[in-house]
Amino acid sequence: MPQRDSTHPEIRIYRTMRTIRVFEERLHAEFAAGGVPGAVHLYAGQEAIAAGVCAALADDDYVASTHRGHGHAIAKGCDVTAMMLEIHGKAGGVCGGKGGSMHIADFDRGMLGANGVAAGGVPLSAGAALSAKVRGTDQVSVAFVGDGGANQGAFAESLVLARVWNLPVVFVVEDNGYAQATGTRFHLDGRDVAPRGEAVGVPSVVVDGYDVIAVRDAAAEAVARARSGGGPSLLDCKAHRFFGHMEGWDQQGYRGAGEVDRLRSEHDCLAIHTRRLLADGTAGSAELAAVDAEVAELVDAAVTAARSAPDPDPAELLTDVYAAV
Ligand SMILES: Cc1ncc(C[n+]2csc(CCOP(=O)(O)OP(=O)(O)O)c2C)c(N)n1
Ligand SMILES: [Mg+2]
Repeated sequence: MPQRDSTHPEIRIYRTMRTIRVFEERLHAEFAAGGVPGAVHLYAGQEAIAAGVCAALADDDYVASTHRGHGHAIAKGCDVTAMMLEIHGKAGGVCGGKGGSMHIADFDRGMLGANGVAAGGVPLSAGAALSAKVRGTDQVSVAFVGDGGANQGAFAESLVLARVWNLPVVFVVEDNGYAQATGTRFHLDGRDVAPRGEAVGVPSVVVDGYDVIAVRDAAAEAVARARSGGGPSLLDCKAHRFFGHMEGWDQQGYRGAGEVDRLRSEHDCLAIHTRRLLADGTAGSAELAAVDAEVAELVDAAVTAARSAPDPDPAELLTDVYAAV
């Protein structure tokens, strides 16, 4: 008999959010201590979007991610230790330590890859949806994209093709208020992205990205539409990031005084979900504390493994890449 996970789905969501939060807070500290190479964009603050969307997906559904991709990878079920090794550029990483933070991919988990190109994952996700349609499966594909990426032509083209080909794809815009240091008041004229979907006939909704249950429910509706042949949808989720655009680079002078403190104290999606679980009796504080302890141990072990793992073998330099000699 296959083992079934009897944990309440909303506690599983808590675990996912908590894992992302601890993973990201720890990476922030490790980066500051000089232990992490390459460019790292942290997802903390936006956990409810990845966790809510992926809670509505099946194991063999697809997600294509962004440069801020750790949360999507964890929520889609990628191995946390293999991710940590990858971000440290070590052998045993999910891509052999040769991709790093912005190229985490695990096809066995339906994770088509983080992507250094803004909106680069969007046409890939639409392509995966086309493949599912051609193969006659009921798989659904999600395209995560930032508010800045949503201004790319590839996003508009993918929306139109997804509509005219009726593809089983869900576009998930993560509007975190900024594209690097440029606010949405400037680059989106303060508007939502959702009307752009509606303009080409794609059902589109604005979602509170701090409320994981609101995200999960909106995603479930969109996924059900896609799976039953109803075609694409767009979720325009609002949630700001806790950290700067990129580790070691961003003094965040473009953010208002006290903005991040207010975000953490008033709009922490993990605290909001925790309060709800406790208030409605879905979980007790001891149960959540046990999850917290398990997650802390998992991330700690992942960092220990990453620190001690060897670099990739130079003999592997040309494996798993397109270069031919
Ligand atoms: C095609 C392209 N243009 C420019 C960049 C440089 N760049 C990296 S991240 C970024 C901003 C992306 O903003 P957004 O899509 O809102 O994502 P966020 O960083 O807020 O998660 C830019 C312009 C890039 N990676 N790709
Ligand atoms: Mg953004």
